[in-house]
Amino acid sequence: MAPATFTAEDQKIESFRLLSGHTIPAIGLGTWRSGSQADNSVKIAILEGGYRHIDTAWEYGVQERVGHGVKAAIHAGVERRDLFITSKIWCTELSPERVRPALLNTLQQLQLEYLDLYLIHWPFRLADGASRPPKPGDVQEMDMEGVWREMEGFVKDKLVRDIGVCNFTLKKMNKLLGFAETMPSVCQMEMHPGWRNDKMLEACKQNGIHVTVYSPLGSQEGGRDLIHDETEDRIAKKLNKTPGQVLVKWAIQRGTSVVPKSNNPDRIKENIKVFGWELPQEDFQALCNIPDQKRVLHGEQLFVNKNAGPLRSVADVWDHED
Ligand code: NDP
Ligand code: 1BO
Repeated sequence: MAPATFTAEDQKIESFRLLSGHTIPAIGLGTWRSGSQADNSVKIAILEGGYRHIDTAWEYGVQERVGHGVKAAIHAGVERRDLFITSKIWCTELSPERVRPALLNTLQQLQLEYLDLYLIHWPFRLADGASRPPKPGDVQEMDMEGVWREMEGFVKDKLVRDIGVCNFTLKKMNKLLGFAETMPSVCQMEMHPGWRNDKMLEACKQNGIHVTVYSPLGSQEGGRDLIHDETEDRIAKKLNKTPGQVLVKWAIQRGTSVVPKSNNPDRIKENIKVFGWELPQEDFQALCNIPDQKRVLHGEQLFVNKNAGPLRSVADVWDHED
């Protein structure tokens, strides 16, 4: 679906319509590993960059700082209803009786009355204090239906405007769609030219589920250096754009929203200057043809125990679909 537009600061920011009828800004600020700078980054993003979407999670340990940044922006005159705040429930809380306390804790940390989007961060339950890699017993079966019913309750109670998932496979999505009374509006997945994951993107599109792309620049330490990729560099130079802008634009032209992380004020402002121009088709396509497709965030450290299972390999994490 073609993105709608709205104006923030001096440029038109595109947005995508969700199944619920709400809209999600095409770009948001990621906050994983933003650490002690998260509040300042969020404030700069909203007030100086014109961002209206902030992506965070309980697991990032920065929700209080993100909340301070949001509060500062609201204090400076930005309306809460014009912001789109996403957070995610962590794996230890994925049993039905823990879901509501987890959301309430997140709202309290963020100092917000409601979230725009609440996502299941990963589709596996972890025991309290689970180690990385997990010990036997750390990875447990998730009661997906029970957890989803709780999430659906948040929409009814107006604590959350939309609900969704991250890091799902086709198999898990089909299972969820089999019992969902409220559809997942968003599926957040790793996608960039080094890991297109066309199969999941197409399946989401067919079901009207919007995809938000994470790690659009190839992620952080231990990630993939797409910023210096040869194809990427050539296209950026040709278009007189930065590599960051080209990667963000590629994602938006694929019909996905995107949440690049930066703690650097210049890069925060640079990454959102992606409207009012297009990647020519041949350049878009060249980025779609980058070889050596592989995930950066495969989940091995979090979920794989080679000897004890239940996930004995990365292939198990992704239901052998890659
Ligand atoms: P990104 O792909 O966004 O890359 C971030 C890295 O790129 C940082 O090191 C940043 O450094 C650097 N960077 C940012 N802008 C530029 C630029 N213009 N030029 C060069 N370097 C740049 O990585 P993430 O993995 O953080 O993904 C983004 C967000 O997605 C996360 O922060 C999080 O919110 C979300 N996410 C969700 C996941 C999930 O499971 N649902 C998993 C992973 C991420 P610097 O800060 O110094 O600018
Ligand atoms: C461990 C969390 C990965 C980033 O969302």
